[in-house]
Amino acid sequence: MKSGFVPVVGRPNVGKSTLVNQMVGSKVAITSIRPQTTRNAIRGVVTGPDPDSPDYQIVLVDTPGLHKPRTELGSRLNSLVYRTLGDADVIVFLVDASMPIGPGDRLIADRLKEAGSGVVLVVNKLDKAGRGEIVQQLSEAAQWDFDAYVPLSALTGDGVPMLVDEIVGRLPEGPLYYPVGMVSDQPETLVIAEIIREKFLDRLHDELPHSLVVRVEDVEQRDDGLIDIAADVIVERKSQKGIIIGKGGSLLSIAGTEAREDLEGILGDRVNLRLHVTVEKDWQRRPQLLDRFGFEPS
Ligand SMILES: Nc1nc2c(ncn2[C@@H]2O[C@H](COP(=O)(O)OP(=O)(O)OP(=O)(O)O)[C@@H](O)[C@H]2O)c(=O)[nH]1
Ligand SMILES: [Mg+2]
Repeated sequence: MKSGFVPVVGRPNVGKSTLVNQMVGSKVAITSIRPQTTRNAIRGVVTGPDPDSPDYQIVLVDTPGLHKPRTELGSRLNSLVYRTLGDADVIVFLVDASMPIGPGDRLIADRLKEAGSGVVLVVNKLDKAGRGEIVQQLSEAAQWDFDAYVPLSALTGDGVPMLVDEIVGRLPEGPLYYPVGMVSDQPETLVIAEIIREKFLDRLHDELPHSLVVRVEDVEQRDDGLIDIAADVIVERKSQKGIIIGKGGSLLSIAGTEAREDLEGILGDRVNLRLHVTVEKDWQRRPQLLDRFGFEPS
């Protein structure tokens, strides 16, 4: 069979996580309208075309958006992305059709040329861009001389089968890396933390989405089946704590309820979610805290 590792890379907010979820057919990565949502290399497995006797397995690796780092966290995330390229069989590089190709995209394109793997360029958000914009993007991207060009919409799924064909055609012969039916290998505590973080992101502005990190402290199932989850919602400054809690606790309560409902769907049992908001001053810049939060050094 054909199989291999396929990092999905690009600037923040171009739709990498949305594409991975669309290809896998279930939500393995959180998404948001805010840039720099993804902070881990998240594997999403696509086994097909017929799961009973598969011909291919694509191990997608969703990655953080590559950007000009302003904090130690940013540097660590960028180097995490570049590390994933080392194991790549094929690389998927996304640009956003609704925005002009910029210096950030060109910098990534240059780095990918050095990576030495096949690159499929995806022009995403087809549903949101005019025909003229798409033609412009494709002709500009064609100068990079990558191996294939696929316009698609990660949101609607339009054009995604063509991307699957382009990837599979470039995969080497290889083993089934994951059992059929397994879509991701993230630890449960990480999945829970990400769902909780997602519920805050779209509701926060300015620097706050970046200042937020969620740590699951305890997961325990009681005899009656109820799953008790305790998590810390951590921000960088005292003033941010008030915003996270919201007027009369409203934001914390809305986000908590939404997270609980999602988690009950994922875990298949009733959930009691206890969120505790704390401050770890400037954690994005402090190597020791980043180590503790699981962000590997550059
Ligand atoms: N209209 C439209 N919106 C899209 C499409 N793909 C993604 N989006 C939206 O773009 C925003 C960013 O999507 P993400 O998938 O979180 O982007 P990302 O590249 O993973 O972002 P980072 O993790 O921050 O690097 C979300 O609001 C998505 O709903 C698309 O094909 N069409
Ligand atoms: Mg993402």
